[in-house]
Amino acid sequence: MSRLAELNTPVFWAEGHPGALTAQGWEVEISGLVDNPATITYEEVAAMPATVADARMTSVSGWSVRGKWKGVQLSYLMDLVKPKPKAAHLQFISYRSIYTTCIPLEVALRERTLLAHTFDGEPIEVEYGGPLRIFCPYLWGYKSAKCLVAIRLVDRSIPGFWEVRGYPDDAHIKARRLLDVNTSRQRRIPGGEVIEFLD
Ligand SMILES: Nc1nc2c(c(=O)[nH]1)N[C@H]1C(S)=C(S)[C@@H](COP(=O)(O)O)O[C@H]1N2
Ligand SMILES: [Mo]
Repeated sequence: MSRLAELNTPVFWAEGHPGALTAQGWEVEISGLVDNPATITYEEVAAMPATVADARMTSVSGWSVRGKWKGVQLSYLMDLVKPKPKAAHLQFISYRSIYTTCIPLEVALRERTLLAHTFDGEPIEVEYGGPLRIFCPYLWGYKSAKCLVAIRLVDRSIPGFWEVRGYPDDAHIKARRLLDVNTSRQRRIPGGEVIEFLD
């Protein structure tokens, strides 16, 4: 069993379960307001310089899980595709294009925003958004799109699956009591704190 499953991390599939997916043949297309559109394979992402963010994914629905999320920084990918001056947001598109969400370019460029493939040393399984998912600890978990197939650079925020259903587009994490999945305890997690929630 994977570490995320061992911790009983909740599993969300607003669009329905995607079924069996494989890392082999997985591609992420990066397009829109960029000078160098690119389609990158799972193998290419896995071979890129990796960053480990020991940080939390925190759901507005009331839980937070911490671990070592590993992947390539979105800032690295942005250096490859070269956003045009008008690019202001990144739209993330999950497998089957039903689940989408959008974050500001400025947040995408922060050091812990990743296209993640590994959690606590194990490949992220499909259940938790593998083979490739967004990990963005700075915003509520609904911005961390699972099973990512495309990133589009756009000039304004495009409301996604949860944003059109009333979740705030800014997804700013607010201080409140949450289930700390790592300890199975309810505790207060400070709002906006993303690097060291614990200790
Ligand atoms: N494709 C897709 N990505 C998604 C979701 C989803 O339903 N579908 N749920 C989001 C929400 S609300 C949260 S809190 C996290 C949960 O990630 P997990 O299911 O791996 O725990 O994924 C986000 N990314
Ligand atoms: Mo969530």
